Amino acid sequence: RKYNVAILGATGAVGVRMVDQLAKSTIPVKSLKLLASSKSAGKKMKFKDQQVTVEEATPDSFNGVDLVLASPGSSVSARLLPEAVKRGAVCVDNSSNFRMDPKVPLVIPEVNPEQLKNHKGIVANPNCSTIQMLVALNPIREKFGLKQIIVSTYQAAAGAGHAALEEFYRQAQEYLDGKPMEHNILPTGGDKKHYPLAFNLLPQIDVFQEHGYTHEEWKMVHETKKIMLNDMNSPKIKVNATCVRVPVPVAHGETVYFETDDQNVTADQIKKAVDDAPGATLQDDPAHQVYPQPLNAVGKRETFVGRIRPDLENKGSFDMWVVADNLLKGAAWNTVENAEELVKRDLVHVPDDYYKA
Ligand code: 11C
Repeated sequence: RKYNVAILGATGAVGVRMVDQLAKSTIPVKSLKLLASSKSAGKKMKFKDQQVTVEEATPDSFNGVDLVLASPGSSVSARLLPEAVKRGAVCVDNSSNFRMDPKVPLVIPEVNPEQLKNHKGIVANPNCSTIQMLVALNPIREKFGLKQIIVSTYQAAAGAGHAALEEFYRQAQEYLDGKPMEHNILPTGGDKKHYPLAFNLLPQIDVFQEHGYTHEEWKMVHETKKIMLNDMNSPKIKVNATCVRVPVPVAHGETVYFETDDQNVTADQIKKAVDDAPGATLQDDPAHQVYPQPLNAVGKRETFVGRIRPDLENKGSFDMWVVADNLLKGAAWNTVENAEELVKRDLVHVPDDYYKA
């Protein structure tokens, strides 16, 4: 079977990468529609050896489409994806809109692909910082169990969007030129005050919510519980996150402290579990100063893991360092990879009890 595919939000930082990842994927594409807002309609983009003209996305754009890869804003996904499903298209959505909806599977193909069969027309992609953490932790959970995760993130400017990345580059030049740094977007366009990111650290990603945690921190907690336990209220795994924006253009880093169920597990066993895991690449050789770095992860599909070491005062607990391209594994590639899995499992069909808004 060949598929009529549409990419919604095709001109954004993630959308452009979705077009590229689709071209490199195993999905047999019969036709491709590139959809975006009216502002981008008429632009031409390359897919394999074709030039495709971007069209304005409307509900009727999805007539005849089998598979939608989506990365517009949340409100556009909320409005248009149920319209696509109604017209018979299965959607993989990178926005945060449907992630915590119990009718929508939240899937990382290396972690919980079996959830794909439960879709009602929509599959959600987790947040980038959740994805890379769980690609690294899942093989450890499967072999040794997990009681608790404490994560601190070092998140790249690109996670805040293309305009934020441009603002960051301008600030770096302004700083070097001895000029005042303009700051109108970061830490987030959604809050009142703005600060420079260049030569700085911002311990705020997205807006503040209850108990002094940011929305990004809550996403890491709730998404992890939904993916790992398929029950966000389960007390079985404790998760605590601190999310920090760092002056790196692309690729997020994370220090992850975790406690396993097994008091006797060794660092070598943890390393082997990670090394054997799909999607994870072990880069862990302190004697030769080998460890993951954002600069080396850009453009790669894998999640890189290193600095695995035991907490010498708490048996069964470990630290590690995890790096991935937030725009690829954290977004475009995870979306296309989910679509590849849907194709492989023959799940590109909208069921009768399909998702309704
Ligand atoms: C960031 N993780 O780095 C965010 C971007 O829920 O998909 C992705 C937001 C999301 O700012």
